[in-house]
Amino acid sequence: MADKDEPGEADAGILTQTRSRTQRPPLYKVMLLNDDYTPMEFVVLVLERFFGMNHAQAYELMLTVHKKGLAVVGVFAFEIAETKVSQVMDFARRHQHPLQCTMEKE
Ligand code: TYC
Repeated sequence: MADKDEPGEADAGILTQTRSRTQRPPLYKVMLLNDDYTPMEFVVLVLERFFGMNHAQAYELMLTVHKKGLAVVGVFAFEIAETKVSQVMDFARRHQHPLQCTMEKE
């Protein structure tokens, strides 16, 4: 395997130790913030609709946000995270709830 770019690979009989230049894309945490006005069932619906959770998972995570003030609801590549935040914010605005969703580099 002459072109295998791994540390410790022998190449044409010469031992080479090259640093890998492949980088993973940065990931972003999407977070939901608690507030006093958004109904619990609305938050559960958001988690089911945009984050693919079942009802039990969504209810449990909603309660975590309610008790702790915020929680990470998913970790995604930049554009996916941005889309999730927009979808949640648009949905909340359309229903006139003050629910806030943000993203942060992991
Ligand atoms: N605290 C809200 C209530 O008591 C429920 C809630 C949970 C709101 C999670 C936002 O991200 C949230 N109705």
